[in-house]
Amino acid sequence: MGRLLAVPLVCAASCDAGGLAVPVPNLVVADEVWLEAIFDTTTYVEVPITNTGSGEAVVSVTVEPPLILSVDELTIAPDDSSGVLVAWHPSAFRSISASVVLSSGADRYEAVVRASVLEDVDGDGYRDERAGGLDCDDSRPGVNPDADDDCGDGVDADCDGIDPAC
Ligand SMILES: [Ca+2]
Ligand SMILES: [Ca+2]
Ligand SMILES: [Ca+2]
Repeated sequence: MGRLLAVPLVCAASCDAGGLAVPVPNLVVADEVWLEAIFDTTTYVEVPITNTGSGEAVVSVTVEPPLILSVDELTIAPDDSSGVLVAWHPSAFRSISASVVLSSGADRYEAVVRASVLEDVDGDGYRDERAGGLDCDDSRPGVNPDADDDCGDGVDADCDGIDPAC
């Protein structure tokens, strides 16, 4: 699925007028990449690309919104690997899938980025309240409905809405 057009293998397309082989790039691109993003934070994932051909590949890149690109063109030497960084800045708890399209000469390749937002970033077992969970501060594992709330420290550690007076 990642490869939309085949590289011609016939000599007519890969040999010069004298019949000598012309270096031809050949890209292998990941079909699918998963991105787990943090809410309201720019999170990156790399789409790996390998050039298995004999020639240098100049690759142009476009992405569907809401993904953001780090570069829109890169060059990959023969027998070398590189990657395109794509970023997402989620402002809501939702999942998306969006395409990254790479072009090299007449060839087109497509990778699908499937992205979701982490709902328990601090790993304390409680989902962020903005995702419908009970964790009032999903950046601090010591703050959740099961935590002990010390009095007077200015932190509502058990998420009941109050920091008790001592
Ligand atoms: Ca949590
Ligand atoms: Ca407290
Ligand atoms: Ca409290």
